[in-house]
Amino acid sequence: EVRRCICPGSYDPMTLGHLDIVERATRLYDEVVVGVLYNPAKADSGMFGIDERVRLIEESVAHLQGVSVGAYADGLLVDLCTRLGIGAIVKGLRSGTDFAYELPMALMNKHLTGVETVFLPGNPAFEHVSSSLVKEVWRLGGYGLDLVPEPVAQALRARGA
Ligand code: COD
Repeated sequence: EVRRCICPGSYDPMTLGHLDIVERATRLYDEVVVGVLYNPAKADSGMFGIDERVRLIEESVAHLQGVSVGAYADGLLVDLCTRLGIGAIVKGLRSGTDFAYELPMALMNKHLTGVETVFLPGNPAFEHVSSSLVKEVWRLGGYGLDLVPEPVAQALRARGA
Protein backbone atom coordinates (compact mmCIF):
# COMPACT_ATOMS: atom_id res chain seq x y z
CA GLU A 1 0.00 0.00 0.00
CA VAL A 2 1.21 3.48 -0.87
CA ARG A 3 2.02 5.58 2.18
CA ARG A 4 0.91 9.11 1.52
CA CYS A 5 1.15 12.27 3.62
CA ILE A 6 0.32 15.94 3.24
CA CYS A 7 2.37 18.99 4.22
CA PRO A 8 -0.35 21.64 4.48
CA GLY A 9 0.23 25.36 4.83
CA SER A 10 -0.40 28.84 3.51
CA TYR A 11 2.97 28.93 1.74
CA ASP A 12 2.83 32.69 1.17
CA PRO A 13 5.55 32.09 0.05
CA MET A 14 7.43 28.81 0.58
CA THR A 15 10.56 29.24 2.73
CA LEU A 16 13.60 27.04 3.35
CA GLY A 17 11.92 26.03 6.62
CA HIS A 18 8.96 24.62 4.67
CA LEU A 19 11.21 23.00 2.09
CA ASP A 20 13.25 21.24 4.78
CA ILE A 21 10.07 19.63 6.16
CA VAL A 22 8.90 18.55 2.68
CA GLU A 23 12.30 17.04 1.89
CA ARG A 24 12.33 15.07 5.14
CA ALA A 25 8.73 13.91 4.56
CA THR A 26 9.80 12.35 1.24
CA ARG A 27 12.17 10.10 3.20
CA LEU A 28 9.32 8.88 5.42
CA TYR A 29 6.49 8.51 2.89
CA ASP A 30 6.13 7.18 -0.67
CA GLU A 31 4.12 10.20 -1.80
CA VAL A 32 4.02 13.71 -0.38
CA VAL A 33 1.27 16.18 -1.26
CA VAL A 34 2.17 19.81 -0.62
CA GLY A 35 -1.21 21.44 -0.09
CA VAL A 36 -1.79 25.19 -0.28
CA LEU A 37 -4.76 25.60 2.03
CA TYR A 38 -6.87 28.40 3.33
CA ASN A 39 -6.03 29.82 6.75
CA PRO A 40 -8.87 32.19 7.74
CA ALA A 41 -6.54 33.98 10.17
CA LYS A 42 -4.29 35.04 7.27
CA ALA A 43 -6.99 35.81 4.70
CA ASP A 44 -6.21 39.52 4.53
CA SER A 45 -2.43 39.41 4.56
CA GLY A 46 -1.64 37.51 1.38
CA MET A 47 1.22 38.61 -0.86
CA PHE A 48 1.20 35.93 -3.55
CA GLY A 49 -1.92 34.64 -5.32
CA ILE A 50 -2.74 30.97 -4.88
CA ASP A 51 -1.62 30.00 -8.41
CA GLU A 52 1.73 31.70 -7.92
CA ARG A 53 2.26 30.02 -4.53
CA VAL A 54 1.66 26.65 -6.22
CA ARG A 55 4.01 27.45 -9.10
CA LEU A 56 6.78 28.58 -6.74
CA ILE A 57 6.45 25.38 -4.69
CA GLU A 58 6.50 23.24 -7.85
CA GLU A 59 9.71 24.88 -8.98
CA SER A 60 11.23 24.58 -5.49
CA VAL A 61 10.51 20.83 -5.16
CA ALA A 62 11.44 19.90 -8.74
CA HIS A 63 14.52 18.01 -7.47
CA LEU A 64 12.42 15.72 -5.24
CA GLN A 65 10.76 12.41 -6.17
CA GLY A 66 7.16 11.65 -5.26
CA VAL A 67 6.00 15.18 -4.49
CA SER A 68 2.85 16.75 -5.91
CA VAL A 69 1.51 20.24 -5.28
CA GLY A 70 -2.08 21.41 -5.20
CA ALA A 71 -4.28 24.27 -4.05
CA TYR A 72 -7.28 23.41 -1.92
CA ALA A 73 -8.96 26.65 -1.08
CA ASP A 74 -12.26 25.27 0.21
CA GLY A 75 -13.20 22.95 3.00
CA LEU A 76 -11.42 21.08 5.71
CA LEU A 77 -7.99 19.53 5.61
CA VAL A 78 -9.41 16.29 6.99
CA ASP A 79 -11.87 15.96 4.10
CA LEU A 80 -9.04 16.51 1.65
CA CYS A 81 -7.08 13.75 3.39
CA THR A 82 -10.02 11.35 3.08
CA ARG A 83 -10.52 12.25 -0.58
CA LEU A 84 -6.86 11.78 -1.49
CA GLY A 85 -6.24 8.69 0.66
CA ILE A 86 -3.81 10.52 2.93
CA GLY A 87 -3.12 8.92 6.30
CA ALA A 88 -0.88 11.52 7.91
CA ILE A 89 -0.46 15.26 8.17
CA VAL A 90 3.22 16.22 8.48
CA LYS A 91 4.15 19.50 10.13
CA GLY A 92 7.33 21.11 11.33
CA LEU A 93 7.69 22.59 14.80
CA ARG A 94 9.92 25.59 15.38
CA SER A 95 9.12 26.21 19.01
CA GLY A 96 6.75 25.75 21.89
CA THR A 97 4.64 28.51 20.35
CA ASP A 98 4.23 26.44 17.19
CA PHE A 99 3.30 23.46 19.32
CA ALA A 100 0.66 25.45 21.21
CA TYR A 101 -0.87 26.50 17.86
CA GLU A 102 -0.58 23.08 16.24
CA LEU A 103 -1.70 20.77 19.05
CA PRO A 104 -5.40 21.78 19.08
CA MET A 105 -5.54 21.46 15.27
CA ALA A 106 -3.90 18.03 15.44
CA LEU A 107 -6.35 16.90 18.12
CA MET A 108 -9.33 18.36 16.23
CA ASN A 109 -8.26 16.66 12.99
CA LYS A 110 -7.80 13.38 14.86
CA HIS A 111 -11.22 13.79 16.43
CA LEU A 112 -12.92 14.50 13.11
CA THR A 113 -11.69 11.58 11.01
CA GLY A 114 -8.91 9.82 12.90
CA VAL A 115 -6.18 11.24 10.66
CA GLU A 116 -2.84 11.42 12.45
CA THR A 117 -0.47 14.39 12.63
CA VAL A 118 3.27 13.75 12.62
CA PHE A 119 5.48 16.54 13.96
CA LEU A 120 9.06 16.89 12.79
CA PRO A 121 11.44 19.09 14.77
CA GLY A 122 12.32 22.04 12.57
CA ASN A 123 15.92 22.46 11.50
CA PRO A 124 17.39 24.92 14.06
CA ALA A 125 19.04 26.77 11.18
CA PHE A 126 15.54 27.88 10.14
CA GLU A 127 14.04 28.38 13.59
CA HIS A 128 13.59 32.10 12.93
CA VAL A 129 12.15 31.64 9.44
CA SER A 130 8.49 32.26 8.67
CA SER A 131 6.76 33.49 5.54
CA SER A 132 5.52 36.59 7.34
CA LEU A 133 8.95 37.62 8.69
CA VAL A 134 10.57 36.95 5.31
CA LYS A 135 8.00 39.22 3.63
CA GLU A 136 8.50 41.94 6.26
CA VAL A 137 12.29 42.05 6.12
CA TRP A 138 12.18 41.96 2.33
CA ARG A 139 9.58 44.72 2.04
CA LEU A 140 11.16 47.02 4.62
CA GLY A 141 14.84 46.42 4.10
CA GLY A 142 15.55 44.20 1.12
CA TYR A 143 16.96 41.36 3.22
CA GLY A 144 16.11 37.70 3.58
CA LEU A 145 16.34 36.22 0.10
CA ASP A 146 18.82 33.64 1.45
CA LEU A 147 15.99 32.15 3.54
CA VAL A 148 13.79 31.12 0.60
CA PRO A 149 14.21 28.73 -2.35
CA GLU A 150 15.72 30.35 -5.46
CA PRO A 151 12.40 30.54 -7.40
CA VAL A 152 10.85 32.45 -4.48
CA ALA A 153 13.87 34.76 -4.28
CA GLN A 154 13.42 35.55 -7.97
CA ALA A 155 9.72 36.27 -7.49
CA LEU A 156 10.42 38.60 -4.55
CA ARG A 157 13.17 40.37 -6.49
CA ALA A 158 10.78 40.82 -9.42
CA ARG A 159 8.35 42.62 -7.11
CA GLY A 160 10.98 44.90 -5.67
CA ALA A 161 11.62 45.54 -2.01
N1 COD B 1 10.69 25.28 10.32
C1 COD B 1 9.90 24.19 10.44
N2 COD B 1 8.61 24.13 10.03
C2 COD B 1 8.10 25.24 9.51
C3 COD B 1 8.83 26.43 9.37
C4 COD B 1 10.20 26.43 9.81
N3 COD B 1 10.98 27.52 9.71
N4 COD B 1 8.03 27.37 8.83
C5 COD B 1 6.85 26.78 8.64
N5 COD B 1 6.88 25.49 9.04
C6 COD B 1 5.83 24.47 8.94
C7 COD B 1 4.93 24.39 10.10
O1 COD B 1 4.69 23.02 10.30
C8 COD B 1 3.62 24.96 9.65
O2 COD B 1 2.55 24.29 10.22
C9 COD B 1 3.66 24.65 8.16
O3 COD B 1 5.04 24.74 7.81
C10 COD B 1 2.89 25.64 7.30
O4 COD B 1 3.20 26.96 7.69
P1 COD B 1 2.37 28.19 7.08
O5 COD B 1 2.60 29.35 7.94
O6 COD B 1 2.65 28.31 5.62
O7 COD B 1 0.88 27.65 7.16
P2 COD B 1 -0.29 27.91 8.23
O8 COD B 1 0.15 27.70 9.62
O9 COD B 1 -0.96 29.21 7.91
O10 COD B 1 -1.27 26.69 7.83
C11 COD B 1 -2.45 26.47 8.52
C12 COD B 1 -3.39 25.57 7.70
C13 COD B 1 -3.68 26.19 6.34
C14 COD B 1 -2.73 24.20 7.50
C15 COD B 1 -4.71 25.44 8.53
O11 COD B 1 -5.28 26.71 8.68
C16 COD B 1 -5.70 24.47 7.89
O12 COD B 1 -5.59 23.26 8.05
N6 COD B 1 -6.66 25.02 7.10
C17 COD B 1 -7.65 24.25 6.36
C18 COD B 1 -9.03 24.38 7.01
C19 COD B 1 -9.17 23.45 8.18
O13 COD B 1 -9.11 22.21 8.07
N7 COD B 1 -9.39 24.04 9.37
C20 COD B 1 -9.56 23.31 10.60
C21 COD B 1 -8.23 22.98 11.24
S1 COD B 1 -8.43 22.01 12.73
